[in-house]
Amino acid sequence: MTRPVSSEIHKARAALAHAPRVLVLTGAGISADSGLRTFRGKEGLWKRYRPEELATPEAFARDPRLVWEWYGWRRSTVMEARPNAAHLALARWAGRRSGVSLVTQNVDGLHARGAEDVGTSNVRSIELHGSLLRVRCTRCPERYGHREPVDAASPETLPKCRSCRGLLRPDVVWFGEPLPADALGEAMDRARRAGACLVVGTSARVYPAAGVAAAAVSAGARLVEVNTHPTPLTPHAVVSLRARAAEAVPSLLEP
Ligand code: BJW
Ligand code: ZN
Repeated sequence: MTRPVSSEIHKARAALAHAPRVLVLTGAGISADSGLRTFRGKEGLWKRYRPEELATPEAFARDPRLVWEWYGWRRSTVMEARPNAAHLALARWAGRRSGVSLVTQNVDGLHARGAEDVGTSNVRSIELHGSLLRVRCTRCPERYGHREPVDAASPETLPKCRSCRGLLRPDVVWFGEPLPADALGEAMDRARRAGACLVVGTSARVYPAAGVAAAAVSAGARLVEVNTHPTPLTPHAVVSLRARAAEAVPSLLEP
């Protein structure tokens, strides 16, 4: 991969600096530099596991033990990972200037941990696909933080709801499920009012999340993309930096 030339960085910085409001949309690629696997592509999670076997409500109904086993492993890798230079630069930038809305498809919590690390924990990210570190009940409306290891040895040892003893599931959005309406509504609203949109590390193939960036572009936002590979959004970008997030994002956002 070639290093982005400074004229591209300069153009991207100008697009972001001149916009009063910027919508940032991130995906699994931003956390790849923290050692977490992306979903698609050569090293992606879906190369080893079929999504319909693990990331659907039908899969969980069929074999909750198998699905919990996979999520237990994912949770442990996320808890061992650290926010990288891209998470930290975004958190500092959002704390330093006004008008930044950070929207993520990631369920790893690394934006929040990055904000804590740089002391800008007042900067909240809008999580479109939930969180690996929360659970919700399959029987009642309970949902809460849950980081303890899950014993997926048998259906009996799977985690149960503290209110109704119903089976708990990861609080993430699976295929065919609606996104949290408040998070999606807020993200779309911010997108339509943004003068620039920075998209980092997403294949932009999963909807309605990819539609957030598309909505910003349709409303006139100037699009800056950071991705190691082209995506369906690339033709709409004023600058598309073909680079790793942990390298390109700090050079875009740090003074
Ligand atoms: C780097 C890098 C580095 C690497 N630096 N870059 C319209 C058309 C067709 C289908 C649909 C449609 N609308 C809806 C659908 C169906 C479906 C969908 O979108 N399917 C498509 C795949 C075709 N959508 C849904 O089902 C959604 N729900 C829905 O629509 O509900 C409707 C409804 C309404 C009312 C009632 C009922 C239903 C839900 C989607 C949920 C997605 N969930 C997942 C799993 C979350 C839990 C978990 O983690 O296990 O979310 S799937 C997975 O994909 C995960 C991600 O958030 C999401 C996006 O992936 P992302 O982040 O883009 O990762 P990758 O791997 O795809 O890409 C990584 C990128 O990084 C690549 O481009 C690399 O090049 C790059 N990269 N290293 C920079 N170092
Ligand atoms: Zn319950």
